[in-house]
Amino acid sequence: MSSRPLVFATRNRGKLVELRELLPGIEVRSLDDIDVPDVIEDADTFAGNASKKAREVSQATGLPALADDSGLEVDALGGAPGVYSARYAGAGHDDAANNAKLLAALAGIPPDKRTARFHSVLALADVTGPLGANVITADGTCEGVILDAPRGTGGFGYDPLFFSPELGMTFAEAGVGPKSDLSHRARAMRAIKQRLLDYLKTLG
Ligand code: ITT
Repeated sequence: MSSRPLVFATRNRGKLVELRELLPGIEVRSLDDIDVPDVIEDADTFAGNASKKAREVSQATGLPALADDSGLEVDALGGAPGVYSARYAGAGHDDAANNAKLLAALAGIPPDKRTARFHSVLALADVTGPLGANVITADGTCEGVILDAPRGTGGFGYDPLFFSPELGMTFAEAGVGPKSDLSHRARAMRAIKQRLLDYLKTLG
């Protein structure tokens, strides 16, 4: 076992499952058994929050850390909930309340005006390692349409309301495997993966 394995800097179970699926064969630790302080996500961009999460978790653990900051941008709502997606309906991570608030905000809006995208920024930090103060980041987006009622039981967050034209179903109907082919997180992982693997290789 490597003395400096990668740690996934997330407390979101759904993200953790997807990140593991997107990075097979790599020794990874989760925050399940590591005690780190909560990160205050006070930046106003996905990149800012992802970098902050990666840096603080890397600093607290002494390990290279990969963080995801992500959210849903709904065109009819001017890009909301955006970076506030996790707490759209208030503090805490109540997916049902967030989805109910989104449905209410879009009530009466016709299907062709319900376009949206998921956006993810992945950030790799290794504060006490060779990266020092530098952070490696990558973006991914995935286009879709917000339905007027939930469909499917898989996934997490807004997945039951997010219809992917590419898949012909919601992310919650698709589940982790098909979602991981084309999701925002999958695209961000594709964009960062080679740099991430090259970096981990230099650590031995
Ligand atoms: P960590 O910060 O611990 O990673 P979090 O859930 O607080 O967990 P974010 O601040 O990045 O993470 O908020 C992301 C929110 O955006 C998430 O809680 C969902 O509501 C939504 N979201 C992001 N990606 C999603 C996806 O793939 N499917 C459904 N909803 C998603």
